[in-house]
Amino acid sequence: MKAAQLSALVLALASLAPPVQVMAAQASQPQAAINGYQPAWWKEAVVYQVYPRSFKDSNGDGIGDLPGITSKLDYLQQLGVDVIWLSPHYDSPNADNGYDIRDYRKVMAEFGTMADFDTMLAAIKQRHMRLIIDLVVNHTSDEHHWFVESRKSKANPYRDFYFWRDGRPGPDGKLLPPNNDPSFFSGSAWQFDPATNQYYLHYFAVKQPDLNWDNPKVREEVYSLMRFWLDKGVDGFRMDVIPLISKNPAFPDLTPEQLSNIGDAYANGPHMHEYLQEMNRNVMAKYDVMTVGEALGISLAQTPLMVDDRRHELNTIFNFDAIRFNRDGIKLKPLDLPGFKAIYTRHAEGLDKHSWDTVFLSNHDNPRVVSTFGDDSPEFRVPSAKLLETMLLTLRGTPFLYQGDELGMTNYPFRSIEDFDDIEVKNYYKANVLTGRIAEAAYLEDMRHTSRDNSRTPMQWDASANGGFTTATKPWLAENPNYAQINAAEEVADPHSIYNYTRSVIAFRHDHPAFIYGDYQDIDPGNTSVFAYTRTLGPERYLVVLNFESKPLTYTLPGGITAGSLMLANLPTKEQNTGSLHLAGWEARIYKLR
Ligand code: TEU
Ligand code: CA
Repeated sequence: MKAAQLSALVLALASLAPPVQVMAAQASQPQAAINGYQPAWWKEAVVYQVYPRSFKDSNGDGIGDLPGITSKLDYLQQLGVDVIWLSPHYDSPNADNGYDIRDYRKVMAEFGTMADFDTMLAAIKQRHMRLIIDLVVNHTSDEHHWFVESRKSKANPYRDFYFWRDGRPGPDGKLLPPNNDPSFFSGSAWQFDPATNQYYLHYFAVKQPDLNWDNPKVREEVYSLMRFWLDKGVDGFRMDVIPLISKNPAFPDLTPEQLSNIGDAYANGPHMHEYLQEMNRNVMAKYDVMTVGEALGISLAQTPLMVDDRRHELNTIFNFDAIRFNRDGIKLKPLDLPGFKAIYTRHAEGLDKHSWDTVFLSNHDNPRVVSTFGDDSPEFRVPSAKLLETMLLTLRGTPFLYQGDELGMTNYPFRSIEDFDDIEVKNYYKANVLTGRIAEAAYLEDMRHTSRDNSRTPMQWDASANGGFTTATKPWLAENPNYAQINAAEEVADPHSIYNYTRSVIAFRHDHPAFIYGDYQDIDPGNTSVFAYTRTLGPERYLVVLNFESKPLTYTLPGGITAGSLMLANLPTKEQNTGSLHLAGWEARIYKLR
């Protein structure tokens, strides 16, 4: 039976029975708590993020697509991941690579058809994995039907789907935006529209107007499109900048302090929690799904208000305290290990058994993890990449891995502004380099370390042209020239590779619930070179030791702790049942504690 027929059959069968998630939602009697936690599949899952434009091109146009993803699902199943998070796959003019949606019920033409989506979803489920998709509803594309209508006239029924305000007279009589809100992508967050002589709000790009969630019609439209995808069998959502959905309709000017951190200023509006609870009642409560909010502007202290399972809002969120820890604006700064480690202790103390956490150090908005938190030099790229995967897979919370990290993919050697695709880089360049505010060389140097495009270079599948990502001569964004050395074919074939090591740590996590529901304890918070912590679930106690230095060191375990039997290590060692560990540069070990 050909694949297409089989998938059609699987889907037909699935459509007969209420979607699995519905049955599960109806059927799911609360399981017995484990260490005070209510067990859930999304707490036990390892999530893998796919950036579809850069994952695999199947039709030679240089752009990744859905059939390309389907063709690599065995690779992901073999890695052992449980859930795939798919960055936006919807119809979009790609002003911000899909995070500007024109039609929520249509697959982006470059990525394929709805049939390709259904085939991919069926193929994911056949491999006992799940799929969560990206819900981008703080804003739409300015080419979305709602906005095309809204901008036509003040009386248009869609006018109130967005935020329209009059400008205010400037000193020289010139019209100024309604207030001083800046956009995340440089410039004002307000765009004047001569059609109706008013400004509309866009926290991100000019082509990403913000939706007015205070309009109940907008919220119902959102809940309806969510049901559309859940009824297809999708297992949940990653929700884009969800804390920004409620605005202060008076739009007062921001204070200087607020201007220094607009994420915090724009988040947590007056009705945010009310709308998330309404969304949960109307949608999530009716399905067995996972929701993770991208929580720009939400502090650790505010996190339980969004994720405490007794509040019925979201299952979990992404806090940005760790992934942006060694950042100073667009500059990368050295990693202060004790400060970095303190984040995880604060999370362990700040999030109780009702507030589940996530663990991540990379995604499509940040540079490559090994280049940012490890050491991507030829000598230490492999051990440091393995150490970081060990950390991500043994800390408390659901781990999110980003495509290519399992290969140790590195940042890209951008040479000039032409090498970049990202609107955030191009807008900043226009606003600050072309105006002479900052020097081009300095900006390019910073972007080589922190630009989002570092993680958007195409996946490196093998050593053939363009890393086997595409048969086209030129991919949409250049392949990292190190693909001949760093690629999946090499990694899968090499038992000692980062890929196979990550696979073994994922399997280890699956087999040891202490690393899921166990308590977390940093045993040496002040140590400036070593990150050492325990995970404890009843009698099961484990120790993780990570040397964040390139130089070898002898580490004496504090408090007379003795490392018991060695469970896993990223470098060859037989050392166990001792309190003194001889660690090589970037060495990572997991011990069972007696
Ligand atoms: O990102 C929001 C976000 O955190 C980043 O845009 C960040 O503010 C920016 O990179 C500053 O450095 C989400 C998506 O993940 C991102 O890809 C989109 O560009 C953005 O929202 C708008 O949808
Ligand atoms: Ca393609």
